[in-house]
Amino acid sequence: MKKLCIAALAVLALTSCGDTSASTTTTVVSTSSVVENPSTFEYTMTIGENTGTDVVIEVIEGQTVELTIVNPDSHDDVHLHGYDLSTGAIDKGQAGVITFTATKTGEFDIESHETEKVVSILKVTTK
Ligand SMILES: [Cu+2]
Repeated sequence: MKKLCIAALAVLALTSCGDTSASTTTTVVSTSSVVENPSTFEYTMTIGENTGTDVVIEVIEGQTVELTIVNPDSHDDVHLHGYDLSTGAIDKGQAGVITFTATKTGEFDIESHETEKVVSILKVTTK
């Protein structure tokens, strides 16, 4: 009996879906809440803690991005490929900063020139 009721409800649901007046109920809340926010995106990377090739930092084209990099274990020099920007020499435990506007879309390696390893990936997406 229960199965029959569910089947009957399904038929009713299908019927109402076919009704053009029900179109307002199909509105999907958009996932675009991240757009239209041109404010500065600030992110701090501590090498060995929240870094790795599996760490993707996603920003939106046009955003101002401020990346702060700390290497607690060594002096370093961190490079953002694609944008060809660098922190310059950073003393051990000190913060190096790269600030830029994300004008190019795509995925870019952020690399330590001390260890020659990718510390994170910057992903710039369109709005
Ligand atoms: Cu590099």
